[in-house]
Amino acid sequence: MAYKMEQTMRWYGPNDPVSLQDILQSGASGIVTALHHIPNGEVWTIEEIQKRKDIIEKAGLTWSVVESIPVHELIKTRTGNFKELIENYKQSIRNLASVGIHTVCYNFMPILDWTRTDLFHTLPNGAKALLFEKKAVQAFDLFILKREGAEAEYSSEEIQEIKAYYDALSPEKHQLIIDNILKGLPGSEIGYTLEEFKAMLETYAGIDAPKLAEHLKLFLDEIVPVAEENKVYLAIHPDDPPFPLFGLPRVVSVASDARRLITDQPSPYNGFTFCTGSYGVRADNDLPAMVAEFGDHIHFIHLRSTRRKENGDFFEDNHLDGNVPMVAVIDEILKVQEKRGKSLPMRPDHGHQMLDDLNKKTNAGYSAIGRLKGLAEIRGVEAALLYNKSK
Ligand code: DNO
Repeated sequence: MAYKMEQTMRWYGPNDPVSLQDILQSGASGIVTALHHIPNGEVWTIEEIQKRKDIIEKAGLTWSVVESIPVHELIKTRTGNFKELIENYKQSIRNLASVGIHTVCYNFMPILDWTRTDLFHTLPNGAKALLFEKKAVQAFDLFILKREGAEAEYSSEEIQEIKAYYDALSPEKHQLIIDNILKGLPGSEIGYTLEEFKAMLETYAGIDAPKLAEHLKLFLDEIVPVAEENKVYLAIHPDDPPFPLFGLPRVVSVASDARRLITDQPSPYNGFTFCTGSYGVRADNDLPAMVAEFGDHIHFIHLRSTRRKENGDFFEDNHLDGNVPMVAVIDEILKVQEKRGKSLPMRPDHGHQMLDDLNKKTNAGYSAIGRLKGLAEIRGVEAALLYNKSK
């Protein structure tokens, strides 16, 4: 039997400028959301979960996936009251299951969630895309943050080039880079001042990638049994971008990281959010091969395409363009679904700010029309692939 992917859209809750009815009109049936108003580390109560679920169902939609229950920094560093915070995390999983929500996305990125330096990068056709500019991050690191030890990571030639870039920044661009990196993009939950960020960086002194990977394993050792008991699929989101920033360790960036995670905890409930845009930033990630290898553990899918530039920048391209071989990825997903005998929830991730949305205030990456375009294209690819298979 052929299975179509379950079409979902992210919704940031009642304050999202994109309404549930807008989402319904896109053709999606599932909602991906989180209780963003609950502070990191606190239990999501059954009452709060139920309240949100009722709103979604009243609009004719289903709450398919939680994205995300944030993992508190103290759990990642295993300091302070992290044990209590892990107990809270377990309780949130139980509470979600008790009202029928069985897929939870999360990530294990230190301090910052996803990072971009320009949220309104104008494309030649006038639409706006998310951009990661390597020099902006380096300039922030060396001359704004003035991170200790950072200089040793660059050649003197590079430092000169970065300095020239930094000196040429307008005051507005200078501020924008700081805000984009520290204030947190949609869904990031927490923003920092420069001083706070410096203090947070210190909490990672002595935590290198193997250490952070060990902390992730210890966290999974605790929560996977609870997920299993409650039939909740855990879906870790990859690092975005999938390489270290500001000397912080990364543990979910490449295929070997994914392999390690399921070797450590082979439970089918321990799995992945397969985000093509994040993994796809690295040329050494073979995305269709990863879907084939990790298919049994993929519980949620983000489809978008990034395009790498030679200078190390990347921007978010049209869903079927960029470096992600989208058709091949979808083809592999269809094979996984057939093998597993079920549909997997997928959302078109990000989208250009375009057409009428250019005149609106939108959540960066999450305007309606750009995502609708992505969803429509993905749906078309899927329909064509399924038609070919049926012949
Ligand atoms: C960005 C998103 C991330 C993602 C979290 C998952 O658009 O993909 O904010 O939700 O990293 O925990």
